Amino acid sequence: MPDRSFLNWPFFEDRHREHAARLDEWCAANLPVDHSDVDAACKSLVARLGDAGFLKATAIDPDDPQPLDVRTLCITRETLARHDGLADFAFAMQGLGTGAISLFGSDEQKEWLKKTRAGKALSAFALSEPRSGSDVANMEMTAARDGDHFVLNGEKTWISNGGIADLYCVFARTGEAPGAKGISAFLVPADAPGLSVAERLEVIAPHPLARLFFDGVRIPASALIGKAGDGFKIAMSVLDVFRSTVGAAALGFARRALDETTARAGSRQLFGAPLFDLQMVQGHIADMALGVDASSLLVYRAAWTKDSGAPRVTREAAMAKLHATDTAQEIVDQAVQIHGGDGVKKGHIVESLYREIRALRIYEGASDVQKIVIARQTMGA
Ligand code: COS
Repeated sequence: MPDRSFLNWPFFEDRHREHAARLDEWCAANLPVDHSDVDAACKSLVARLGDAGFLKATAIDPDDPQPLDVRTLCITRETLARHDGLADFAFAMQGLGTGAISLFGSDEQKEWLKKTRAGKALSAFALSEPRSGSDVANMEMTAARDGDHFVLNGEKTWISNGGIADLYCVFARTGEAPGAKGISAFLVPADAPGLSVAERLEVIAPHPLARLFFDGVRIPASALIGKAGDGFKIAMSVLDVFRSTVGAAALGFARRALDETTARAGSRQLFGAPLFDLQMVQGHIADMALGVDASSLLVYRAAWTKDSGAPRVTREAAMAKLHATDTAQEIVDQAVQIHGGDGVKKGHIVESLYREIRALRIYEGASDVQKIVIARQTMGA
């Protein structure tokens, strides 16, 4: 039984504990799913998570708008990741792809949220480009005003859900000013003429991922999310909410790695005694448990701070993501070591955790970017 004692920390309310228990039960009955066709698996996961009501946490309810509850987002990602990385991915993208609409969208744009919260439409966040990943302000894609329309030209890459999403939140240069102040956000339906998948991308832990091509994609001016020129701040505000949830997913992987390791250490015999009797193994387990609790504190501190009304949690979210993802990588690596050959055997849970964790130190702001953010926040810059 995984350690659930963290749910008694003062960051949480009874509704969070009830949610965690209900979701854990659902996961035990429904996960993991077959990953052989990731597109089909993600569509089905979104539909099933939607049916079960779990996607309601990913976006605001247009009929009863309340702020996003970051603690619920984090508990959900942690729990899903502990059971199945692809389920966590499917859930997370419903939130990241619609985050700008939840936070800044018009009433008309928010109508989409009824579908994404019910699992009837998939969403994606299209920020990165071939020549601008970490350096968002350097993006090249353009959105030129043409009467009552904008015309989008350029490329986006590393787009999760690319190819299967129904709507994309796209960031493009509208030119109000150079750099960060000349970017805007748009809601682009997947069937907009001129939008195509240029390439599907294969990665070590497969999930739907693509490079997208925008060739004169014409969208109404009403597709603008928030104000023209505010796109950079919109992107950063969305990341402020969702970065701590990446830390939560890493925590889920780490917790699973620790659980698998304690089970292994207790049952595997070595030199005539359980593996756990070796002090070096005890040292690994102690480090892993410490890493899990420290990450948990940072993740739920960030989530609680945001839920308590802080307008920005840039520093807290960056710390949570940086520490939880880097530490989870070390924890999973130790789990592999303790599992020996089984740890690298294709199809073993620990082998899949090893592949699943790596991208989290890169996407939604690489570890190196989080250090820049933390340093600047610490200096008050
Ligand atoms: N919330 C609101 N506004 C923010 C913000 C936030 N979290 N972070 C920055 N801003 C504002 C700044 O206050 C600044 O506005 P003012 O000039 O009015 O003060 C403006 O945005 C530009 O900020 P900054 O000068 O810090 O921008 P930089 O170009 O130096 O970018 C980093 C900073 C590197 C931190 C940013 O580009 C980043 O986070 N990169 C990683 C992006 C990422 O996560 N990519 C993955 C894509 S999703 S898989």
